[in-house]
Amino acid sequence: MSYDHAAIEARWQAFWDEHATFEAKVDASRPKYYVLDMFPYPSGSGLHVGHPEGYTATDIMARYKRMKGFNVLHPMGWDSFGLPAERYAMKTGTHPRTRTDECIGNFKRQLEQLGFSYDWSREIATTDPGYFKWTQWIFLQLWGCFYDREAQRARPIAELAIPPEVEAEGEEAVRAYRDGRRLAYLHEAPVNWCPDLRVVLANEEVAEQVEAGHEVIRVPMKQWMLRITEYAQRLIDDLEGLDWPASVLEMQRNWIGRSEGAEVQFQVEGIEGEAGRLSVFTTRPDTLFGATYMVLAPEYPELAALMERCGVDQATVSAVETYQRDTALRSERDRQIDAAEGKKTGVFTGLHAINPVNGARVPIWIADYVLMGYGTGAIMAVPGHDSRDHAFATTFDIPIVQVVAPTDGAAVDVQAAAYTEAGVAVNSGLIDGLPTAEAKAKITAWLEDQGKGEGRINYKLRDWLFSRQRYWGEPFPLVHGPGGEVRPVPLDELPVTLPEVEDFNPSETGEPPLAKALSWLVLPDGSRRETNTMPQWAGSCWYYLRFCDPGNGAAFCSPEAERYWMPVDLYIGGAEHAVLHLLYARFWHKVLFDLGHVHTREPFQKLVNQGMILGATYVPKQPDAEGPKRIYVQDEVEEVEGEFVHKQTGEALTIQWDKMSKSRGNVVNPDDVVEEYGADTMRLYEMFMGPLEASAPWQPEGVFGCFKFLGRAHRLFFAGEEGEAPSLRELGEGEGNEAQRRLLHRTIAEVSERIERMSFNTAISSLMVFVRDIEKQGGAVMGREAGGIFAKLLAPFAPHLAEEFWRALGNEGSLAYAPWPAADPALLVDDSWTLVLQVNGKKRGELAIPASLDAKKAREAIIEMATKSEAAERFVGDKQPKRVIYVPGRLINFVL
Ligand code: ANZ
Repeated sequence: MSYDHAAIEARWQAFWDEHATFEAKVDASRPKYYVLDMFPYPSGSGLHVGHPEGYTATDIMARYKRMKGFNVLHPMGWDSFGLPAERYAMKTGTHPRTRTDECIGNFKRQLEQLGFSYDWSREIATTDPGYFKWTQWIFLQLWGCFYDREAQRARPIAELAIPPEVEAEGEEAVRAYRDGRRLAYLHEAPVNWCPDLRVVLANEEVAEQVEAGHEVIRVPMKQWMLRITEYAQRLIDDLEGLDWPASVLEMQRNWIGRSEGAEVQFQVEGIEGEAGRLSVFTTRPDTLFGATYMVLAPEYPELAALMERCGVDQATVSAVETYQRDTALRSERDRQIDAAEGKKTGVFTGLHAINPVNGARVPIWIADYVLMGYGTGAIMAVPGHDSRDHAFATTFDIPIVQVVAPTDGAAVDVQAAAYTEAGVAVNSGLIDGLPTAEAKAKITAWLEDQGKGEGRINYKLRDWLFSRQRYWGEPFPLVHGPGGEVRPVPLDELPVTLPEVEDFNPSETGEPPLAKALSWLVLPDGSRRETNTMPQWAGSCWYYLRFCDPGNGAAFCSPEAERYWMPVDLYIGGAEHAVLHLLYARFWHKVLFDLGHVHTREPFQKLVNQGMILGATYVPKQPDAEGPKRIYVQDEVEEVEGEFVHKQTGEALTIQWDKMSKSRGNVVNPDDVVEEYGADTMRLYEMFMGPLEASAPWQPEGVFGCFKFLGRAHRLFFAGEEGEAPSLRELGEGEGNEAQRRLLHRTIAEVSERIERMSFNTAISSLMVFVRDIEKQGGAVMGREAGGIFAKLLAPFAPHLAEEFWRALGNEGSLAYAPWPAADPALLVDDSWTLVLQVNGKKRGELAIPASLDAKKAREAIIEMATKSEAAERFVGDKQPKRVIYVPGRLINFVL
């Protein structure tokens, strides 16, 4: 065939480039559409076929919306700070910037050859000083404000009211007071230190590194934190109204983890007043009468003082201290896993507390299943109704008391297992007999009345640990003065760029690599720059704003551009970002909103997660009894009579589908596909694999099928054999004959409606049906007008070939902005419906029944038509059917 994809694609990519076809400008006279991909980390291994899946989907929407008259913003850039480039630098001495630039170059080349309609004039990289200048500026906004809980928003720190007694203490006290309330604050806390990587990990990063075999321990360190917890409720509330997948909304809510309950005060026996008060957070205040002991987190700050005041004996003190040292070495995550698995360890502190509801004397323990970072770091333990407490009480022989009974009166044995469901309160004094919800409300009211507690809402969300001991990140725009005071770097001195260093390794103690760049580090007045850098999340927290106005040197984005383009109308990316990236970006956005820098509460209106593309590997049909599992890759395997066998040994193999990964050897490189079949085929196949959100296996036959389809489409327009220059066919008149027109308008209607629903695989099916049916209708001669409309419908999916068709029909320029066709409703009314004809249950033919014959009312007429049909004549003939079964509107079956 004469479909020369390489020549066509090169031609149109050059055309788009030369004419800046996809450059977008603010234009208040037209509606805007902002469609965004989650920008990639430009890794050394280049693009794999998973990347273009989402990118093709956004590109279809971008191209479609342009043709629908929208002013489309469709940008691309690079999330280019990151650990791989830094590790590469440690290993090879190559500057991370050099490596990053190489990788960006390669990614860009790969994306460009796929013909995505990005406005490349807006390309940004988070590693560009012109970009991170504004990342630093946003950090200073966070540093420069506090959260006003009453007003429910961030406000400039200058507006923070300073209590007179603080004021009276002088400047230093005022400074400390402010610093303690900023949204960005310094905090000495135990952090997850990974000695192998010499880096501090955020809690949510620990799992990945532990799985990769690295040790992670807890050590105290001074770190920058961001007060995201102040936004917990708004981050939940504003999910309402977003057009996001239900699963992502759910994951966001779970991560924030709102719990409603009460804070209850217990009094340590022997210590009167405030000093002896222990607050616990509980979601089940209705179980207070069943609290038979208390547990404090091992790091509970006042514990040592309490033990001293109560004169706890030395042996107990030593046991407590040993236990504290042991737990300090373990990560929160390990502790949670152990807790979930029912492993219970702990030590009695020698202290007792008084239960506020019944005056009972309960022992106080420390145990690592209680975490310092949640609630108050102290709990009342109710072994009868909490499984963790039950396991603990059983281990240490602590009494278990039932205080909740099933509503239906069934018997439960809380000695054997905790009863954790709701029910009615028993053995519980003033709340006896009340259902759980009412019992909670009543006891909480009672506690409030007595001044012994109050209703309370808690969130799992923690403040965000925002510093890293790395080189390849944004420097903090802050300076530490000689007296320990923190000063922002003035705006006109931003960006603070990275110093040139020889050695990218942190020191053994965790001092970041920047600490070694002395000439950068120490300022003339003796102040020192902050040596941590920001985490990789920072750059991706606001890139969607920079895309609105990427070249602006005077602001992160002009108000005009922000007002026009925001919010992002459609955001597509991987489900792996369902929690953190989206949460962090939403948080920054809300801070910017509070400070008046952006006009929407939320950044991303509609979100779609594309599915995963799975790659093939092969394993022996007869697995080996022992030894490592043998896995073969595509190249080692051939298909013989429908079976997979090993090329050399002929051993029978079965195929297995996994997430593509380099280590598994099941990765498909888009370059190879583009080389062989072209970008249009690649794009089309990725969208034809199945619904966008579903995972699907990469199948080479499918790629070939899409290539053949485009070849057939090409033949509708062009004649010519392989190797010959194609010549435009003699096309028919207008939109063709009546049948062709009906087909065309049905295709317009279907493709439009399916693109709107983002059901791209079914939209492609419509295009395929069109080509097939046009071919069937007499020698593949299509009407000229019909050809133009088909080119438009194809354009979002296979844009290069569509442009080629459009040009061949004599049009000037690009069809990127040609108006999207509208279907004529009169041609959509189908004038017949299809009846399947079966003989003995086997399909023997189809009948077109005129729409004027109603499937139910015209029963007799329809059966008669079927009986006299050609198919019935052939397969039933003279035989008298035993029965005729008619399923209205669907089928007729002659049983012989
Ligand atoms: C008594 C009780 C009785 C509880 C009962 C539960 C069931 P969520 O829902 O996750 O917020 N808790 C409180 N602070 C804790 C901490 N720092 N470390 C470990 N556990 C802590 O869980 C709240 C419940 O978890 C609280 O309610 C408390 O146990 C425990 F039948 O109090 B509960």
